[in-house]
Amino acid sequence: MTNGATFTVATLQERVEAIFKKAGLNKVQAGALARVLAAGERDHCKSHGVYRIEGALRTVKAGKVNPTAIPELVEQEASAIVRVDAKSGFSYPAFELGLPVLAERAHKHGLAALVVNDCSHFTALWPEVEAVTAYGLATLIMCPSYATVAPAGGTKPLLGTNPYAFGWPRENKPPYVFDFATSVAARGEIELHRRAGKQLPEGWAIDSEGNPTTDPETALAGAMLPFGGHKGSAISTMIELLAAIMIGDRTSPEVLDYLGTTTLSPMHGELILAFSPEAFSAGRPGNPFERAESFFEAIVAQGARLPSQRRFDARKKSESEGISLSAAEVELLDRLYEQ
Ligand code: NDP
Ligand code: PYC
Repeated sequence: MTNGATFTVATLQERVEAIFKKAGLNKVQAGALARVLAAGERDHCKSHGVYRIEGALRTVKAGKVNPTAIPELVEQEASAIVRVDAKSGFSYPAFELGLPVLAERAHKHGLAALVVNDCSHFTALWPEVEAVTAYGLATLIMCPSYATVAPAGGTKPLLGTNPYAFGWPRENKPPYVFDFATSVAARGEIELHRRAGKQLPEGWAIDSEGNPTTDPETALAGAMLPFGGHKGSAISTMIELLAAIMIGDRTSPEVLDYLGTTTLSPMHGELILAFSPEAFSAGRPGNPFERAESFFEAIVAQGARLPSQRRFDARKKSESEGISLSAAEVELLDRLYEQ
């Protein structure tokens, strides 16, 4: 029986990159995936950490992602719309390629969009949010997924878990970031409950007849529910419109048709919007960054916490004490390297 182990961010990243390279991914794909998954473990975001490696490798084996893709910038000279063709590779390498151009255009025009097409997407959005805010820009990021969520009032999967994330840059502080699934919980959470043999909280899912269920297996075969009833359902629909239909890429039902399963990483597009707070507030009273700080102070003064604070605390701890993986997680890494 393997024991649990503690990794530094760098050693975990190396370990994950080695697994992906051994499975045939090129440096661009393997390196980017290792960065984003090690960051997930560092920030204790278990639903988008090392447990996701297996699904990514399954997707490679099924031929539903190009492991040696080199994403390409589809240059539209000086346009506020920057487009990257992921060439059927994973999303994060395509994002990394487009980011500096997005930032340059957002500072130039006041706002810009990065459209990523044809990417296999299984990661959390906050690493991308933080990367955009590092350029002093506010950002909104969204993408579809595959049809696993019933619209409010409906009974059958149609929407994806469609993540939606926002970031605001802060001087000498981590940015303000929220990042959530538009379903009550990410599908990764349901899968983690199933693996742990735990029941789901009530209100997360329905069975295939539309009845409430707390059994993860039944939930995976039925449908998840949108957060906030009709409100989450409408936001999720907006994501299908903006980050699938508008950018000429697959909607969540089309992704499911293409893959034929929810056990592989979904192939679709992604929309990243970037805003320059200075440009939007030009000529108006007050400094937007100072005003934002007063607003955050007012939130915290009530005893509330800012979103991502748990993550930033976890990050600090990981950076000083290392990232602890359980025996099962270390066995998973060993097995995936050996296979
Ligand atoms: P959570 O519900 O865990 O968290 C949502 C956000 O709310 C986080 O920013 C979190 O910050 C914040 N938050 C949680 N509790 C509080 C609180 N009490 N006060 C203030 N803020 C709070 O996220 P989900 O389970 O919905 O999503 C998890 C991840 O799954 C996301 O990163 C998302 O991108 C990813 N995902 C990816 C998909 C894909 O297709 N690629 C699909 C769906 C989800 P903190 O982390 O600090 O707790
Ligand atoms: O956790 O819902 C999820 C998810 C779907 C695709 C990637 N993550």
